[in-house]
Amino acid sequence: MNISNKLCSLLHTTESICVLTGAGISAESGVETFRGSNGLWSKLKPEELANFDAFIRNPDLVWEWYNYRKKIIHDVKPNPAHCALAHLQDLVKDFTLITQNIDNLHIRAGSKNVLELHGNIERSYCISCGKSVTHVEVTLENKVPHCSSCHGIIRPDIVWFGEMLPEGVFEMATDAATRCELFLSIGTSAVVYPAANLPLIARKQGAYVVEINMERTEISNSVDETLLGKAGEILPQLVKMKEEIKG
Ligand code: BV8
Ligand code: ZN
Repeated sequence: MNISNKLCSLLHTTESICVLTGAGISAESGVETFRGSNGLWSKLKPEELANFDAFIRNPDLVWEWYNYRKKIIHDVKPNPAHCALAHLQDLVKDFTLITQNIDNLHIRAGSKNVLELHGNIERSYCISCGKSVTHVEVTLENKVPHCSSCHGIIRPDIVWFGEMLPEGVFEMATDAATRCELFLSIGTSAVVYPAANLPLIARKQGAYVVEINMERTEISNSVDETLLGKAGEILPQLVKMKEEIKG
């Protein structure tokens, strides 16, 4: 793998890394991405599914979509890219993993203190009383789960378009991007905000920003280095380099 001398020397020395991941890091686990040629959005329109109004209009359809995605996610496992990041966390003093993904695969790979900008498919909550629920019961007749306390409708704990990100999470992510020496943007098309701001915030404060992706993206012209290829192949090599240096 061909990397710059700058990245090589940074891997030698840095103790402060911030990582942003998107759907591409889970692609090699078998989880569909959103905007690729056969991505989720090529078949379904996000405005019809991933927003609150769509949910209130048709909670059955939205729950059907999330249950379909949950089933895929339960049938797959973390891939070498997820595992490499979980290992990298142990090699660096100041390490922050920020994900846009809701698939829980970073946590399953062993990553700790993951900042989940867009929520997590394993969590749900009642839209009336806010009660958090981890296991929702749905039947064939009734696809929309209701709260055991107040009988309100339960929704996935996922950030839809037009919704604020979870309290404090984006602030912690911004802090990490602002203090890191090396920022890795991995498997994201960088079109969704405010997540896509993070690599730019890091670059602005002087971090070395590296993009690892299958193709060039909206931010490719604003980063220091783009490594084109599969995250599951590139990341283990980068982490191995860091490990060899740590001895
Ligand atoms: C908000 C639901 C404040 C969850 C998602 C106009 C301009 C700028 C912003 C906006 C605008 N209009 C509206 C906005 C704001 C909007 C937004 O950014 N819209 C975009 C689309 C223009 N953002 C919001 O609404 C956010 N909230 O701003 O709140 C606010 C609130 C109220 C009022 C005012 C302001 C909330 C964002 C919504 C997050 N929810 N979906 C779900 O069901 O999952 S977003 C959706 O896209 C996913 O959640 C995902 O996380 C996100 C990003 O997608 P990616 O992860 O990048 O995936 P993608 O498929 O696009 O790319 C994958 C990449 O991987 C590809 O490049 C591919 O080449 C690569 N790849 C593939 N295989 C591999 C690989 N790379 C490496 N290795 C491989 N093997
Ligand atoms: Zn309730």
